[in-house]
Amino acid sequence: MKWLIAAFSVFAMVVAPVVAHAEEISVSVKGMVCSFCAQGIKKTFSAQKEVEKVAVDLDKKIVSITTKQGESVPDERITQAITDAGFEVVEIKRQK
Ligand SMILES: [Cu+2]
Repeated sequence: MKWLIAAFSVFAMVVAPVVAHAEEISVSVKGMVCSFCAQGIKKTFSAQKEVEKVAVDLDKKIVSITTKQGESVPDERITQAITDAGFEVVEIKRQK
């Protein structure tokens, strides 16, 4: 029993923070030109339960999505949302 608690503590301290990490996703979007575009995209992603924060850089045409701890948003869903909003995904980059 003791070793089990010890093993669990080690797991909680060492493994869990690595696994349960928020993800930073940078999406290059084509066709996003004004703050209305930005607002629409922000709204779309904010509504997804895995998403913690959305920021739009209109100069660089990049949507930055920060997920909640241990969550992720698949590429297909990002592409789908951007396409549905009338824009085009150029590139999706992820930082763990
Ligand atoms: Cu616009």
